[in-house]
Amino acid sequence: MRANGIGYSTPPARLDPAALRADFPILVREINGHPLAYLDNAASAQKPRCVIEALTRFYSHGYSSIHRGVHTLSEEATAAYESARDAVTAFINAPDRRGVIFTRNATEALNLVAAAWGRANVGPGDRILVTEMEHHSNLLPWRRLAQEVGAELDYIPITDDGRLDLDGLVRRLTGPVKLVALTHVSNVLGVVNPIPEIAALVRERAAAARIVVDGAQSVPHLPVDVQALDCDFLAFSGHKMCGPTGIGVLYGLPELLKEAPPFLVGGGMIGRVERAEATWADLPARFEAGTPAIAEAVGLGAAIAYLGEIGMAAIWAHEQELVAYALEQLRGLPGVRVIGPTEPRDRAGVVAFTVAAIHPHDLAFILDQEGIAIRAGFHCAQPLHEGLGLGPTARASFYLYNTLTEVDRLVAGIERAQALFG
Ligand code: 7TS
Repeated sequence: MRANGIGYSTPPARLDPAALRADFPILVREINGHPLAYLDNAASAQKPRCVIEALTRFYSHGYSSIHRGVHTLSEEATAAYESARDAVTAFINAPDRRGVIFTRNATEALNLVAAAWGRANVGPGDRILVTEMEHHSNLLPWRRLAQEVGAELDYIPITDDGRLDLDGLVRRLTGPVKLVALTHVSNVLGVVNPIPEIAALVRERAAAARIVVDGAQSVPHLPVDVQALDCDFLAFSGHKMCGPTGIGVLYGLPELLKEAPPFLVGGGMIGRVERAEATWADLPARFEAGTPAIAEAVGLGAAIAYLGEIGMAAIWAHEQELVAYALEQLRGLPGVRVIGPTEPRDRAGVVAFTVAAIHPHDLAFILDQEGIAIRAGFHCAQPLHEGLGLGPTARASFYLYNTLTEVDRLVAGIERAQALFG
């Protein structure tokens, strides 16, 4: 096991992206007369046929409300929904399925921790640590919590080469630190933060602090084991891992979730309701108020089965190959500046960059004319861009179906844009 928590004893089997592409109906599309090169996977991933079919099959044959009915369909739908929870539990090696809560997305999962666990456990004068590389979804819930309860929010800095500054972390692990919230993989810098090493530092120096990991960019791309990470909470989204939109996951240690008050209140999460009082259901129902995203959970289960069959180690190895090649090619282009570490070591398949004298939106528009989908902007990480003295950036992000040829097309597209802009 390496310090970043990515480890496998036998080398993963190589995956064949050309063969996998056939699983994704959308990838045969042409955009503006060119084959689609979908390089916006950090925003959302495309869906394999098995996930699309799982949704169709469920809605055609197995759909019903869950947990309430005694009728056959309701029992079948409940079993399908709960088996999706089992699939998630196994996928992240959670020790207890009761700690796996379905949410709408990673954003809602993080808000749940802040609003439920946070309000009950963080008080005036306590310290909350986040990093300078957080997505707004793992920053704003903590800033609001700090403001509401009178806690202090402090930022763990990043080094000049775009990695988390572990000395800076250690310097901040003083006083009443109650929470350290950080991303596993940055959606801009692409770095994989060494969560097990960070967790060890936190446990040693701030024993009362709980660790919240934003896994939105890691769970879809590399083997993630919550027990190896040694985190207290982990949040991620289904739509970035070949699953449907509208379904996300919060994993939390059951003993922490059990002591937290509910996030949303209403149907499905109660024990008993009287005119003046109520008791709450046990985990995980306690945090799943209202009719949940039943079909979406089933679709996520299908996505997990698909990713599991290919193997997360193989997916990670493939993305490493793509990112190493992309970094090498982009480094060779005059006027192109890669954001974050320029070496592929511990870098996920996310590459943000700027091109001198071309606004990222113009670049994204020009590339789109050639069927290449990238993203331009601040990628919901404005404090990070500001800290690096950057305006908006362009970003290419890879997944299992991307190829080296698509990286070549990206590079050629950038060169053409440069020629166009003189
Ligand atoms: N955390 C990280 C690190 C992310 O990259 C994102 C989404 C989120 C949280 C929120 O996920 P959601 O599913 O709740 O929206 N990131 C991006 C992105 O980079 N471009 O579009 C969405």
